Amino acid sequence: MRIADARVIVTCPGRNFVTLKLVTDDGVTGVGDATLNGRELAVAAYLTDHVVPALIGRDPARIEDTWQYLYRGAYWRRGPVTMTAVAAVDTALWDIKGKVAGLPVYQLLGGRSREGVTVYGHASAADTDGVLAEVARFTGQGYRAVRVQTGVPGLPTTYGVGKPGIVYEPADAAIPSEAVWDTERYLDHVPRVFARVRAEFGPHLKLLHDVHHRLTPIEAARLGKSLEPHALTWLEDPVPAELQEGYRLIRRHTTTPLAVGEVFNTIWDCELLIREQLIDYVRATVVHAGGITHLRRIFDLAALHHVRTGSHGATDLSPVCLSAALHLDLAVPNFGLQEYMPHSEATDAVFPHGYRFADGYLHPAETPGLGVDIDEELAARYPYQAASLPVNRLPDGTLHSW
Ligand code: GCO
Ligand code: MG
Repeated sequence: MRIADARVIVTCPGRNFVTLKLVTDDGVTGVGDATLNGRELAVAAYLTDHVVPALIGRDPARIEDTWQYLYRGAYWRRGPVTMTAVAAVDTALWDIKGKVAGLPVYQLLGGRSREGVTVYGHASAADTDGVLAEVARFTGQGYRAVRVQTGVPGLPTTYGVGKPGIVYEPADAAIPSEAVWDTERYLDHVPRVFARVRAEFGPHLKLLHDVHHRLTPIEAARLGKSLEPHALTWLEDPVPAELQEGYRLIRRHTTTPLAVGEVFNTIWDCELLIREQLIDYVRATVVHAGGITHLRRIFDLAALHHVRTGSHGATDLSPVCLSAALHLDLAVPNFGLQEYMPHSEATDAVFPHGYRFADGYLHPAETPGLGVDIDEELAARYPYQAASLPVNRLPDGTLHSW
């Protein structure tokens, strides 16, 4: 069997997605997500110009060899654009392998280690009263874990707080929109929110919070300490992780568990974090960390060091990525939680899929392969629209992490 065709499909059913579809000479197809929010066309060009020509004629069964060929063969290792492109090919090849074997991909990864994939939902609102109502909405739907984000008094906008009633989408303008950030106001506000959420929902609901890379290590240590009475399941991305050693300082001061890694591309981005047990959950995901093959390697390293998985799953990762993530989540021994934000109806229609939510769990499709596809005719009706993630500034105008 040979790869006979490879199509790079860019579509915008409400937001931009890039998908790679491989077709074998026997007519078997496989799909891989290649979406890098705000930089979609860079990955599309990388695939179209540099990867697709080398894929035609290759044996689709050779997943590991193809991964090494694209990673080592490029000479220029790592980086989000490269690793997203590699991920798309790898994911599509696993899809093909599953279809050829007649098995869902999780069976090829060792089979089921649990009955379902526990997901967390996203409660957000401008203020604490609003977010309490949102948390109740999620628990009412059966969610066992909820991420809580609110506006900060005195700041016009805050990360993670969507417009009510529509799918959360921060990439809202062709040229980045600008937000203002104030660390002191934030550090004062967040523990008050969690005190009320914990008091209202009791000790058993898993609560999470995303700091979105906005603090220094000592500020993060202070926040972690002030949240200890409210027993969070995780505090996410408290500090940018380019300096992995920075997490030693946070760890020295707080028992609040830490989740890091949605922007990681390779095992090298988290090797020290994992080896020194500086984090509790690794948030790397299929589409941005080199596909199922490489993410499995990260998760296996994590398993050796008591670190669990907590893959990124925002709406800018397509249903193709989510499908792939669920197969891995179901199979690995050290699964923790999976992020889940339902996609818009238009996105779900472009990407027909068989995964389903029930009782706080997601369940991957039982059909051979990943159980997801792209409707190319429908996709063609939604042309690309330029959209960038926002930037953030301190009150004095200094550019800060968004
Ligand atoms: C999350 C993330 C997202 C990212 C987004 C960037 O935890 O879900 O932080 O909200 O900001 O995916 O593209
Ligand atoms: Mg996050």
